[in-house]
Amino acid sequence: MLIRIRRGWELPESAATPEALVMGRRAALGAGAALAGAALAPGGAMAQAAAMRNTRFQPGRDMTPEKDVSNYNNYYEFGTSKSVASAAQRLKVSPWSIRFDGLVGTPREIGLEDLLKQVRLEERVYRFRCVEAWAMTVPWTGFPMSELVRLAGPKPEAKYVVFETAAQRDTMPGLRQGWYPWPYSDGFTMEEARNELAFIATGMYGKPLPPQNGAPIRAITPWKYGFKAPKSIVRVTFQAERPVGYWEKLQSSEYGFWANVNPEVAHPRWSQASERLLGSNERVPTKLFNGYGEFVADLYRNLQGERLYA
Ligand SMILES: Nc1nc2c(c(=O)[nH]1)N[C@H]1C(S)=C(S)[C@@H](COP(=O)(O)O)O[C@H]1N2
Ligand SMILES: [Mo]
Repeated sequence: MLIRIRRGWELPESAATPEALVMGRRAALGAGAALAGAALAPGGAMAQAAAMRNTRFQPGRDMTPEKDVSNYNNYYEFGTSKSVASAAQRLKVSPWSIRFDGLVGTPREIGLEDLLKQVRLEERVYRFRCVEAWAMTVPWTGFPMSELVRLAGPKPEAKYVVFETAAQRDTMPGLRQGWYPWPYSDGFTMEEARNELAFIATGMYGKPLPPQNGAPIRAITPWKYGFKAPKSIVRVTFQAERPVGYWEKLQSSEYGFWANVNPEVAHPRWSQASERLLGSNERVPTKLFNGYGEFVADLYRNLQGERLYA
């Protein structure tokens, strides 16, 4: 017998875009139309604001106020505190290009505007869980990671994809802390990268990503801890060997490759059973795969011997 599990996208339409947000977006669109040049570019404010929400993914939580998402950040290149928003304004985001290399048909560099002409932007509201046990719910604008993989054109031998992020000596004071393994990078299996939940964000709250949240382009894999969400991507490399990411290089006893969210597997220094919601400071129980098991649990069925949850 075939048992059909009801997925998030089969929820009733009543859960769709709230009117206020639609109105806000129209207003933003109007404002955008008044601007010339840059605002009309695919990665600009217009494009972010015009993206339609994909209602398949229901967060089941209130969205976090934008000011909390943009003022409490992890971006070590700008410092180790959570207050890096003002320092991050120095990030140079234009021009921006991304290099596709490793096991690809043709290694190449692609300008961000050029890349964004080849994808369709959509909005997804995802829960996000940092390994430090804080969480947020964010409307990201972007496109499926599988589309980025398709554009890069990996060879069949590629088993992993690695995202390397910007290392701007002149704008990032954190790079002077020589003991950190710069540049920040992290990766996924090809199956994970092609999973429908894996997302590449270029905006949030209907606007281009602010620098502190990873402008102009970052990864979002909501079933994993937040450190698997590399910001300000400059290079996408395909390879046969499992990559060792920034956090695993820094402290492999605490951070590994898979880093899937699991409330039952404690961090060596704290419990992962619950999380603090940015904004309200409410504590709520953490869910296995951050509540996204229906989409991703199958990826890990045959990996019982692996350290899947840290
Ligand atoms: N380049 C880069 N990407 C990064 C980080 C970083 O320090 N540098 N921190 C990671 C961690 S630990 C988290 S929790 C998220 C935080 O994203 P946010 O600041 O948008 O909430 O970014 C991830 N991506
Ligand atoms: Mo994090």
